[in-house]
Amino acid sequence: MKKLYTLGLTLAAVLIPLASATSAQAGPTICIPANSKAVFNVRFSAAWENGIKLINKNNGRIIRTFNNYYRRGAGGEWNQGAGAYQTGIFARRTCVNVVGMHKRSGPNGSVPWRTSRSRVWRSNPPQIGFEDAGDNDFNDASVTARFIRRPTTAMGFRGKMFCAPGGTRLTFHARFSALYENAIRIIDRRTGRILHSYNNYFGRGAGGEWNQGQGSWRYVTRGNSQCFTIDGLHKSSKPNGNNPWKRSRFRSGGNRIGFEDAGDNDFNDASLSITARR
Ligand SMILES: [Ca+2]
Ligand SMILES: [Ca+2]
Ligand SMILES: [Ca+2]
Ligand SMILES: [Ca+2]
Repeated sequence: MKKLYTLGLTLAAVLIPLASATSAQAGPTICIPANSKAVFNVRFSAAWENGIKLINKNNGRIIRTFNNYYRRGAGGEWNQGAGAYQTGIFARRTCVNVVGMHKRSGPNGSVPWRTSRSRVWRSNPPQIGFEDAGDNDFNDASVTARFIRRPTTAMGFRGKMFCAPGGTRLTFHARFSALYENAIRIIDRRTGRILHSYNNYFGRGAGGEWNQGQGSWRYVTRGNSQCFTIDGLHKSSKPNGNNPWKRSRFRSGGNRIGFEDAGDNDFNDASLSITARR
């Protein structure tokens, strides 16, 4: 994600007030859902110079510019040639004006830019083509977009269950404050598989099935979304093979779940907090 911040800074430095020619060229619109980033992909299939400008309609700022003659004669205002560009995360729904333009020539400072006609091939996911002449293939420049939802702070526990959108980088942080043996298991709800486990006597008498003592474990969620069950277990003793495991009572809220191994109800004998990293 560092890369995104760097890009953000770079963009801030090159934000140019809209040229009057550009602002007059209203094009089709692509809207990025709230709490999402977009990956725009631009392709060219043209001999004449073609350009695409992505403009944030909320503030008029240029998000990214593409040119089929980038570094082959195009002017300095263009950010890249064909290919992908990934935006940062937009907290609010943000609509982007997709402006297509072309010259009736290759790069040539004395030939004017013209607005390209556009065709919306598909609206979801968006695919827009632009036409620079008369053959109406509408592929002289084309733009597609896909959106990647990011977790919001609304992500939290429901009982012992915790869910997060796919691709979320989670850190599970376990703490213990107990004399009795306590353990926490992170279980994938769909498969029932134990993904990771903690034990406060790890390396000090606990069995071999535990992954670590208190501390952090990192995991990137799979699929569209992934849910976990967080289980707390304890013995009413220190590690002792003759004593059975019991399920710990729990209390959860926000991004934290706490477990109780006895009767003082501090619910901190074992606890787990979950944070999402950007
Ligand atoms: Ca064409
Ligand atoms: Ca073409
Ligand atoms: Ca307790
Ligand atoms: Ca305690």
